[in-house]
Parts: sequence; C-alpha cells; structure tokens
Amino acid sequence: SADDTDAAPRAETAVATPAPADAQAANTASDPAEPADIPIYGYSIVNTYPHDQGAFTQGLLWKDGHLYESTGRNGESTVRKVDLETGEVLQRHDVPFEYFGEGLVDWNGQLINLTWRAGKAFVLDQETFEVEGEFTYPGEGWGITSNGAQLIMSDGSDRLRFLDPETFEEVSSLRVTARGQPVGRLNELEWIEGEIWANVWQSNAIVRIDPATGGVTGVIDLTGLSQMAGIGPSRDFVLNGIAWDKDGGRLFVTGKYWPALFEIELAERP
Ligand code: DDQ
Ligand code: CA
Repeated sequence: SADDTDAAPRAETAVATPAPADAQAANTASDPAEPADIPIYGYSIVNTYPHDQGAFTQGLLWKDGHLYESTGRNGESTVRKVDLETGEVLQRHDVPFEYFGEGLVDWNGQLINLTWRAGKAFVLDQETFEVEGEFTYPGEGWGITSNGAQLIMSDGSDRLRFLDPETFEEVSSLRVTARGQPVGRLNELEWIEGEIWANVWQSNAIVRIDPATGGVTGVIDLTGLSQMAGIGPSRDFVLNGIAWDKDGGRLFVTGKYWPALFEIELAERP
C-alpha cells in the first residue's frame, strides 16, 4: 500500500525535538488561561525490559498485569498481549494487510484498535482477541485512550476528539496549545491521573495536557532514551508508546522497533 511510504519527508532534525524549546519560547507570551511557565521534565530509568524489535509500536497500555500493544505498517499491524518481564508476545491478532494499524485502548472488556487512513476501528474481545465489531470515523486515526467516560483520539493534528464509547459519535473536541500556540502531531495517548499525555510524533517529547483547556501543563524531554534502547538518530524509529499502571504507579515508554521498553520516572529540571 502507498500508505507505507506516505510519511511526509522530514529534515534530520526530527529526533532533536523542538518541543521543549518551543515550550520554553512560548513561556514568554502571556495567556491567562495557561500557567506562566510550562515545566520541562527530564527522566530517570527505573527498569529496562526487552521489547520486540519487530514491533512498529503504535498503541501501548497496561491492563490486568500485562502490556497490550498495537503495531502499524501494512502487513505488520497487530494487537498483542505482552509479558512485561520477558517481552514475550503471549497473544496476537494480525490486522488484515490493507490496514495500517494505529492506537489501542481498552474499554469494557474490549480492545479498540484504530487504523491510520481507512477511517475504521476494530473492536476485539480482550480475552479471545476475536474481532467483535468495527466502527468508522472521519479523518485519520493515530492515538487513542480513555478518561473512563469517553474515548479520546488523536489524528496527527493539534485536535483531540472525544467519542462516546457506545456509539463512537464525537461528543466534543479539544485544541491543544502551549502558551496559545497549537501543538500538532499528537500521537500515542495515555490518560494519567486526570491528564492526557501525548507523544509528539518524530520528537522526543511527551506533552501533558489539561483536558479542561487543552493547555500543555508540562513537557517531558526524553532525549537520549532511544540511544539507551540502542537506536541511533532516526525519523522512523521514534519514541512512541506510553502506558500507565495506575495501581503500581508505574510509567512505561518505548518506541517503534526499539529493542527495549522502559519504566521511567520524571525528574525535575533546575
Ligand atoms: N503514523 O503512525 C504516525 C500516523 C504514521 C507513521 C508513518 C510511518 C511510515 C513508514 C515508516 C517506515 C519505517 C521504516
Ligand atoms: Ca497509551
């Protein structure tokens, strides 16, 4: 499929993310709707785990003691249940070749898997991995998560859509901004303690978003983590995938085709 090669050509600056600098610069503007300073966090690695180097990671989540992951690219798109410690794929669903798989969210005993440009999502049973249904949506599908009441999806722009989880109708949407400037390329999502965290595609940044205003309340600069995984500068093998174990308070991140997955903690920057 043409989708495979359809990513816009990018300068080699992709890995040296502009996001923290943008957030820094944006701090000079004055918008009373957003905090005076957007904190930029570093990170420390708590644990390193193996990750399937053949996984073009699109969605990542933690549920009932396991990781669930979706992968992309035509012919490589899957939904998997993964053992954290070994990285072993315990269960796997292959998405038909014509679809480029995208984000993944769990909802009510099911797993919902987006596709990039087909405008279609698949609904799988979390236990059996059988496809039980599907739904359509306008535009592209990138990341997806849930606030417990609605599904929240990204499409590569600065807009997040909130969907009714029963009808899949859009109920509202949110523009994401840092000091009033749009923050685009929002990709993999994770609902964490009342915030939306998002990977910014082809950057080392995760942004923390206030779901009430769309304002970015913090930027996590994960520069250096791909190197820790053994991945050199690349515009394809990018940071992507955030999972939150809310019971254990553990934060997991990985990247596309990375041989490692990390538990990290945020570090305050002076
Ligand atoms: N998206 O998932 C961010 C929406 C699109 C990714 C497009 C990647 C194109 C192919 C990458 C080839 C890697 C060797
Ligand atoms: Ca996620």
